[in-house]
Amino acid sequence: MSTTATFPSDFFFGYATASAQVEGAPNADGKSPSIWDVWSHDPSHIKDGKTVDAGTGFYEKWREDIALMKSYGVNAYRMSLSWPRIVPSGKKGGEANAKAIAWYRDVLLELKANGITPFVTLYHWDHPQSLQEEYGGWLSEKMIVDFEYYSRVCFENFGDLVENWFTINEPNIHSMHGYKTGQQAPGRSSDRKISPEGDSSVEHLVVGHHLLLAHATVVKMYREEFKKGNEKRQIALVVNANWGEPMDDTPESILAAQVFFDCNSGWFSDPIVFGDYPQTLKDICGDKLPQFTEEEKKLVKGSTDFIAINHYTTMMIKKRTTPLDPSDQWNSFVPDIETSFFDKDGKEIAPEAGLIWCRTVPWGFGKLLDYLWKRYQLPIYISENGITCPNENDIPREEALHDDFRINYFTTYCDQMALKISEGVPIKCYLAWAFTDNYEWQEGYSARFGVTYIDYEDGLKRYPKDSAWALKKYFEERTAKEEGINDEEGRDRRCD
Ligand code: GBH
Repeated sequence: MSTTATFPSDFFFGYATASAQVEGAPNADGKSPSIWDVWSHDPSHIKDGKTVDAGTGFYEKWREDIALMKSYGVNAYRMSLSWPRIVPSGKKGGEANAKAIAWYRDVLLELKANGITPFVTLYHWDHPQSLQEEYGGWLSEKMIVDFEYYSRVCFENFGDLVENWFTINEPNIHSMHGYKTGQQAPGRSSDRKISPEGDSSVEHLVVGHHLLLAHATVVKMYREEFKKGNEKRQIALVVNANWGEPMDDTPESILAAQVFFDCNSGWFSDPIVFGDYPQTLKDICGDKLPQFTEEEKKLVKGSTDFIAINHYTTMMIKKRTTPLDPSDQWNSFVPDIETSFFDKDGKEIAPEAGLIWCRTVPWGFGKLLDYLWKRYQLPIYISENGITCPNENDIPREEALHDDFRINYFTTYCDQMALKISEGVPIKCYLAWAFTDNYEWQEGYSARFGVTYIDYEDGLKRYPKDSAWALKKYFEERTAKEEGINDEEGRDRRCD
């Protein structure tokens, strides 16, 4: 569906990446190993058997990349900082690595010089391996103290260059895949075929709890010590939020869809806005779900300045009617619901893309935006949104550059966003995933989410895909040029 709604001139449009997925240079300038450096070195963990070592070579190619990004017409870029680069020991009181700090400052200054506003994630899943070995990483509340210290080092060293902070990326996914399914580092699971240790019935809940407390602790520190009354300085948690549409209008399906939201996104979004877990999650998890003390509730409540979501897809949801596969750790979290890309008449809601979990369902994005605004009443920032095209990694480069499938995804999703803005939903930012193809965690380099093709066989050369130019044009045509140009004038201009 197309729309004539216009984005305001201060709307943020750009791309996102994460340190472990792009930087490479795993040992450069005093960096210590992250959990991904270690975990990806076991080829059985990764689809193409490749390690995170190379990334996209961003640690070397950052200047070239920022120039390319600039040519894509962006005014924002989301990146993450590497904890093992900045505080190699990981620990409170540990030495801050001057070389790493200097490198990140160069990157941030280059962005600034190009008129690109940085959105900086403190933690996108790559903590120092030493903390995993010493006390089990996020399984221990010791992690909160060390994360607070590392975050302080970041605020002190980059606070003059960064106004938009994200504490943690997708705590829901990190908990589930790192400590329940075991598909991502640190790879813990009850499934002894893939992990020598772990307890999938409870660890993700403990980890999630510590991630929430760590997030809230850092937000409190930032507001008290670094915000200094500057309204432009903002901080938020990034939550993965897909949309679950009831399969039909029976009360069972409607309830199942609510449970889907509560146990995936609400698990984290509810506490940071309202101060506690959703009741449905409490009912499902019973005493396995840690409880917040009254003091912790106060700490966690209101600990986000806006709702930041990574949104990828929509699924149809109903109450479970088929037996749950006992090895399916992901779905065993909420065993009574079933997800599907087929509607009640057995019709596909969208064709397959490049990975099994993501399809193009723009109307679901619209519904999610309405729901988030109604439920949380906070401005909304899209911190990731993207897709892989069918067979993208199996076709020659020249062909892969013509990514019409991705262009359709981006433009239909952005149309939904524009429509919702015109209806009054305060959406401020759109960061597409991703700037370049990169290390897609357990998929290795085999899943290509970028608007820039990376030739992994030839010196990590960059080639813009058609989608980079399509999205540039899309936002150019729909974004007001400066303060004061209203919708009407914008519309006139477009008719020329
Ligand atoms: C984001 O996670 C990440 O923030 C980003 O780093 C990543 O590269 C990007 O998305 C693209 O994936 O069907 O059991 O395999 C998205 C996380 C990925 C979580 C797919 C759920 C499917 C579960 N989602 N995953 S399963």
